Amino acid sequence: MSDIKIIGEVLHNIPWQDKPTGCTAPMWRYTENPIISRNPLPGVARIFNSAVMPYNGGFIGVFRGEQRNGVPHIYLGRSKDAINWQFEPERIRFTDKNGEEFMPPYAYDPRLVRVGDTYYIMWCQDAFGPTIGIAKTTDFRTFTRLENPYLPYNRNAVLFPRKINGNYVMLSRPCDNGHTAFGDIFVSESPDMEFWGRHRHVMGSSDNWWENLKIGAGAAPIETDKGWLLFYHGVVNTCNGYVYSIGAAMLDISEPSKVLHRCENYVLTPEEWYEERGFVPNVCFPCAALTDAATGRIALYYGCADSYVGAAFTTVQEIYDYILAHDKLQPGDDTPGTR
Ligand code: BMA
Repeated sequence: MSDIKIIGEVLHNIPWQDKPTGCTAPMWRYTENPIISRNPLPGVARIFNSAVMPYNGGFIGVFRGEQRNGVPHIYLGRSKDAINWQFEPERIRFTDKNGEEFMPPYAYDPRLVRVGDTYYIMWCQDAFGPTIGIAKTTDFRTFTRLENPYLPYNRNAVLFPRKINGNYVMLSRPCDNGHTAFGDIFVSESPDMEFWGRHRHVMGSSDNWWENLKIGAGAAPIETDKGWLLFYHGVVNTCNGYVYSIGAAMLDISEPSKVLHRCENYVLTPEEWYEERGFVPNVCFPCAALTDAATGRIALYYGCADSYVGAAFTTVQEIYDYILAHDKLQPGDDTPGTR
């Protein structure tokens, strides 16, 4: 197997546990999962499907908080160790370009990505149907909304952490306004974070049964010297409803609509009580990854059963070797995704 390296920050303080002896899976769970339990702050019943990042020597995160009236909004959290989180009691107040409050009716499944000196939050919200909302901040005190990048209906948007060929680049998953029974990952480009176009198909649901209904991007793609490492979710429909597992693929570094390698097996699937039991059972939903370029360590953050947040570990070498050992591209995966 060839060596692979993360291109990114050295971060020795990300959460980590060594692979347990005898573990044959490519990822292993934090033994103290879930790291965020129910009723984490007054008025919020559940936090899940949330994204974290390094910030000022510690960590910061945007969290999907399901209020007691059932409506989700985004809450800010800070942490020294990315395990124990202190949440702001009030949801994030988004403003428009003029500084006037501009709140989405609801907001869920946030991702948080830094491009240059600016942090971007992307989420799903209503804009005459579910679609993507996006805001920027440099200080985590003011959050200015940008134009919504896509028409309804769309979910699961996540930016790449740097421009590619001079443009901002974002993955997303067109959908319908319900519990969508289809869905492929697309990539779009923008010169200015306002006008989005050059849409390309990246990858779709497949003949692997764990992801044969729909897929959606998860954590922001991780840059490596072998391409972008993408953790995504894949869904199968069963007689008892949808089951969400986590998959992994490698995308071309300068043309990410081309899939280089795609793992035919899931890399994590609901097995533990906090993944199998909850508000929506059988959901592992990745939204962020912390990485250390020095050691290749990866800590993946994922929502569990729409009720909790969990962490799971791997190394870039371990997951890459596993992807290559189970590499199975679907028809069209390795093309530019145009028609
Ligand atoms: C999807 C999204 C996620 C959720 C998942 C399982 O459609 O709404 O937020 O985790 O369903 O309920």
